Amino acid sequence: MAGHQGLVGSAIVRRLEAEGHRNLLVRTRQELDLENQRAVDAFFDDTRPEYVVLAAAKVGGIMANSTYPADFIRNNIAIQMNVIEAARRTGVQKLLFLGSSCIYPKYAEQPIREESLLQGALEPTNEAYAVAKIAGIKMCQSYNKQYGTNFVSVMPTNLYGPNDNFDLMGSHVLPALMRKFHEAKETGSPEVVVWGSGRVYREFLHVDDMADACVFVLHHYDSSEILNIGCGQDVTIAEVAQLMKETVGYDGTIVFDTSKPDGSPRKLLDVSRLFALGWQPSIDLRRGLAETYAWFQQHVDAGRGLPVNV
Ligand code: GFB
Repeated sequence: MAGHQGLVGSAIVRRLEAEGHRNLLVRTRQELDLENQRAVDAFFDDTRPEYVVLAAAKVGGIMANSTYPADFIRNNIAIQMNVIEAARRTGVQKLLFLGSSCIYPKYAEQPIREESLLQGALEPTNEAYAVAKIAGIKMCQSYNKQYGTNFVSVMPTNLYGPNDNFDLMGSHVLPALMRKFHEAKETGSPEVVVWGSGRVYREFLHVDDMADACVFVLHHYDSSEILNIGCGQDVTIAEVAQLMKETVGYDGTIVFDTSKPDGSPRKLLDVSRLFALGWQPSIDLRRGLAETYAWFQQHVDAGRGLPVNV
């Protein structure tokens, strides 16, 4: 399990441990630098994993992606190169590679089918990250073709939940808004600033549903064809800001800062392929936000601080 301290990786570990798995191989970033090929090779030689979940990645929201494109492309390509090749070399039975919905063209037909990959230009705010993830998909497909490996790629929609990144400049929209509304409530601030026009659409999936889908895919899906993971419904940023305001219990005003980028106008995934295989999400957005806010408050109250690794 690469990336076990991140949003997705930690959810998959929680899920597998709840199922009784006691043989998970995890390493912190200090113990194993996935950008270091020699270290990755030595780890695979020593431990010989049977299954690999590649959830380690340099990720971030719209601002981090636009500000640090070189980091996003280099870091992710390095991790993918090292882990995918080591998995092939040591005979890993199955590898699950996590992509992202931002790999699809900016103006892809909605909802976005898997076939839209490489059919048009990418959204500029996250092009570098998307190109790295597309390279990962193509590596998995090429390895399957050339070496007969079973390397599967899934494309999650925007995810949220416990262990998210709550740093305001690095995070995605939901953790940022949760923190902004919470702090505004605590300090009695009259308004909360939401970036962009508020009119663009996003689809959100709770990370526990994502973990459930990943375990489902590990059991039931063996194909080089990429597979979308989402809930099939999206909302505007203005709607989700309102929902977050209610979740947190804030009664001030929402202000939109249109000097900040909107990013992609819409990226609703077509999840019919996944649903036809027999998987469905179970946590709706209202409940997911309430549960995540409860987690957030526990962390703030316990003085443990919030994850801010950009
Ligand atoms: O979640 P987010 O950063 O990522 O932004 P993307 C989604 C939308 O929310 C954008 C707006 O239109 C933002 O302008 N937004 C409003 C905010 N207020 C805020 C705020 O306080 N913080 C943030 N971050 N956004 C990312 C990609 O795109 O999505 C990644 O950059 C990745 O590559 C990820 O694919 C899933 O959905 O725009």
